[in-house]
Amino acid sequence: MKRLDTRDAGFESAFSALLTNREEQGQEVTGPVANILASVRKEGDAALCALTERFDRLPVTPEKLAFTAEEVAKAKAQVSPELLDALDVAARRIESFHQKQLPADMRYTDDAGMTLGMRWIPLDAVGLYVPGGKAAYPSSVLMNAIPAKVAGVGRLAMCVPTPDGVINPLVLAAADRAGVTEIYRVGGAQAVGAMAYGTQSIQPVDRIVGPGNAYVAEAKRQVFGHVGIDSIAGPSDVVVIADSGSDPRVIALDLLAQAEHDELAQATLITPDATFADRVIAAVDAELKVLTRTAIASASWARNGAVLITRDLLEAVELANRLAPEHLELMVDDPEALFVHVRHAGAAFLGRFCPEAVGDYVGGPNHVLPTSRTARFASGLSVYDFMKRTTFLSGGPDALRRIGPSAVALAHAEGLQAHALSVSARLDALAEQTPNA
Ligand code: HSO
Ligand code: ZN
Repeated sequence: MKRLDTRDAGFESAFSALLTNREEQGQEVTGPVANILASVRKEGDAALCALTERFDRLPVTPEKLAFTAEEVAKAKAQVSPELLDALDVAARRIESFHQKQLPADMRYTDDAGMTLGMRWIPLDAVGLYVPGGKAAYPSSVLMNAIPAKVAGVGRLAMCVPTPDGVINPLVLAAADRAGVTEIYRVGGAQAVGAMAYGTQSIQPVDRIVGPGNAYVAEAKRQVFGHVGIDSIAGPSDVVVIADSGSDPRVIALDLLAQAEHDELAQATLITPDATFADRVIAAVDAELKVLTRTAIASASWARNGAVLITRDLLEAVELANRLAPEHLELMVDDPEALFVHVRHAGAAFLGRFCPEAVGDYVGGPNHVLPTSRTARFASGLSVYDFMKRTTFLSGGPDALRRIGPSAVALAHAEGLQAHALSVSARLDALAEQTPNA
C-alpha cells in the first residue's frame, strides 16, 4: 500500500506512477484463441464438444449442450427461498432502473421542411458469457441480462462453462429470473466462437457481452467486427473519499470489498485527515486477519492499495477525477456538494450509508462499469448497449429545392458526378413541372 500526502515534494511523481502502474495479465493467448475460433467456425458442434471435453473434462454430445428447462428448475429448487427472494429484490430494482433508462425516439421538421429523426431499435440476438469457477457472479448475470431484456432484444443466449459438470445453481436461478431460456454448458474462447459464428446447435448472435478470463477476452477481441462486443473489463477498482465522520472500520471494509475481488483490484482512500487515514490503515490490517478471502485481499492491498492525504475534500475530488475510478464513494456529510465536481467515475455512491456493495447487488444501476481509468471516455453497461439507432430523413420537392443545390455543389467539388446528378436530375424534373417557379 502506498501512503502519499499531496503536500509532500515527491507527490506528483508518486501519484503519476499510481495512474500508470496497472499490471497486465501478460498471458500470450492470441495464437491458441485464434486456433480455437477457427476450429469452432469450421467444425461447429463437433469442435465445441471436443473442446468442452478437453478444457472442462465434460464429455458432451451436441444434444446435451443446452440446459433443459427441467435442469434449470432442478437447480432453482436447490436454492434457498431467502436467496431466491434476494435475487428477486435485486432483479426488480435493476429492471426498474433500466426501464427508466429507455431512450425516446427523436423526430422534428426543420426550417427547410425536412422531417428528420432517429429511431432506437433493439438488437435481434445477444450472447451473454458467464464465467465459471471463482468469477461466477449470479449478480452479474442479472446485470447483463436484464438490460438486454428491457431493451427488447429478441433472443438472449447464455454460455457458461461447467468444469467437471459442476454449475453454480444460483447462476441458473439468476438466468431464469432474468428471463434467459437458452443456456449452453460451454465456456472459454469456444463459447465466444460459437456465439459469434454459430454452430449446428447454437445460432449466431449480433453482440456478445459479459466478463471472462484472458481467453474469453481475447476471443471477444478477435470476433469483434463480425459481431459487436462490450468493453473488455480490467481489474475492478474503487476510490473512497472519506472524512473523519465515518467509522474507520467501515471505510476499511469498503476498501477490502474491492480488494477481495482480485489480486489485481485497486482500492484507494482519499482523505483530508491524516489521523483518520492511519486509523483506516490499521483497521484494514485488522480486518485482513479475519476475512475469508485474506490471501487475495492482502495481495491486492499490498500491491495496488493507496491512501492519499489531501489539503481538503475538493482536492480529494480533483485526484479522484484524475484516477477516473470505476466506483467512487463519497463518504461525507454533504456528498452532493462534492458530486457536482465529479467528472470521471463509472458510478458514484453518495453518503455514508450507501457503500458500493449495495450497488453491486441491489441498487439498480448497472455494476458492469468502465475499469482501468476508461471512465474518462466510457460508461457502464446500459440499455443503450443492446439497442442501435436508425436515423431517418424525409423530404418533399420544396425541401429538395431549398437544400439540393448545396448538395450538387459539394458533389461536384468531390468529383462525384453521379451524386450530383442524383440530386440535380430531380431538381431539373421539378423545374420542368413548374417552369417559372
Ligand atoms: N464490484 C464488481 C461487481 C460485483 N461485486 C459482483 C460483487 N459481485 C464490479 O463492479
Ligand atoms: Zn464487488
